[in-house]
Amino acid sequence: MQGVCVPILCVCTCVSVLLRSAVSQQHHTESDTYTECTDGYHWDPQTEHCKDINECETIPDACKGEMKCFNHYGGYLCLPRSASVIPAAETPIAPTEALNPCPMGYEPHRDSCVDVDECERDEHDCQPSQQCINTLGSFTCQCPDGYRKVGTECIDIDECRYRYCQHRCVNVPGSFACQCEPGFQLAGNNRSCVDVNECEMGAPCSQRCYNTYGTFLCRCEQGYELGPDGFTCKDIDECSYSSYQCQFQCVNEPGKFSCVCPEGYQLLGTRMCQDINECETGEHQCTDSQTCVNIHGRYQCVDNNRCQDPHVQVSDNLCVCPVNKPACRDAPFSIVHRYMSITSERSVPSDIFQIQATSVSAGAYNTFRIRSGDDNGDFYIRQINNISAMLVLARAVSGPREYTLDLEMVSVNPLLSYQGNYQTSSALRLSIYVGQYTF
Ligand SMILES: [Ca+2]
Ligand SMILES: [Ca+2]
Ligand SMILES: [Ca+2]
Ligand SMILES: [Ca+2]
Repeated sequence: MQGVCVPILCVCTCVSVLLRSAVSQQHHTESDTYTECTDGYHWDPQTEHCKDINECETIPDACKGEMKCFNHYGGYLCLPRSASVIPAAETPIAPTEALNPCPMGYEPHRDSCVDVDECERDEHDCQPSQQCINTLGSFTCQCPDGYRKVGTECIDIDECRYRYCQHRCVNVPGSFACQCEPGFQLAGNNRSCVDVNECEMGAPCSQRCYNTYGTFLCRCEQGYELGPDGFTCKDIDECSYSSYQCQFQCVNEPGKFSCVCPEGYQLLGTRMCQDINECETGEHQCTDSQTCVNIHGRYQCVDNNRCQDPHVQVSDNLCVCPVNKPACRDAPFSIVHRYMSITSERSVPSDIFQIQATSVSAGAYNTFRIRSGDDNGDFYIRQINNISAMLVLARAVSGPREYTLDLEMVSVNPLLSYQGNYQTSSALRLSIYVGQYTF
């Protein structure tokens, strides 16, 4: 066993070259007639052994550049000049253990030394919290991203202390996360917060949605109001606001309201009711022998011939009591029929009908009175002058109801007194229809 030591500059990278392991190999066949040596050896017939070849002497420029050639059994090595080859320790070394002539952290591979990946082979001393990073000839222990080294341990960096986030920061081991206040979402940089357009993301507004910075607003169409939840639009019941919304009846509808009128009326504008003049529209069902009289809320068909005995008809509207009939002595000489319609609950006193004498004899004095039909005293007559008077409604009356008043004009003519009939009477039979409503 031969040991070669080159005790020059034994530095920390000095290599133990275990020469013992590089033994020659002899192959002896059974017949022992043939012997061969492995690469790096040649057969020495004198000793009858395979003998090492000193390539450093036999191969010119075996090592190039600054490398120095070291012969050893079975081959040779090119090592840095700083390297030293020291003999094996005295302790017995297992013949199978590999000889490593490379610097620490390297191992031989073919004709050169290659780096050992201590991290892969788990031959490092990094802490469990550390990451092993292989380097050429060595390795380092580093902390993972998001950690910093304190002593030998890796401690999580609290990034939240550095105000990375616009709104909220949540520190987690090895990292951090930014969070946004409600109504905001993380921007692409994962740090800023931008407004969420809730209106484009299915905001629960039942009608209109308006996006605002950090939130959104629900609004309602006209005729609706926002409910207490701030999202739902409820129909406004306009009819409940006021009883004056409509003259007759208010009908609430989604988003609006409408007014309706009773039968016999039509809507005038949006809220007023107007009587339908059935006599003009042709809706009436009066016969040819009848006259249509329009009244509030309906119409009336009256016979053209309204004269009652002892009166006889002399023209369309005029009934006369012939003087030769005994029954006519106390009856008005003439009766004229008139019709009118008034609404319920008129304010009183109210002038409702003016009586005008159509033919007056010269020198006559005329007086007017209600001859019949006003049993409750709902009317009175106010005389205007000698030939006209006003019928006044004295009490508020409610319809539907009907009055038939005989308004009498009594004429006294002193100039005709010699004839014995100086007092004459004519009547106006006024039918007053009081409608059901105040319109
Ligand atoms: Ca962290
Ligand atoms: Ca918003
Ligand atoms: Ca409504
Ligand atoms: Ca009518």
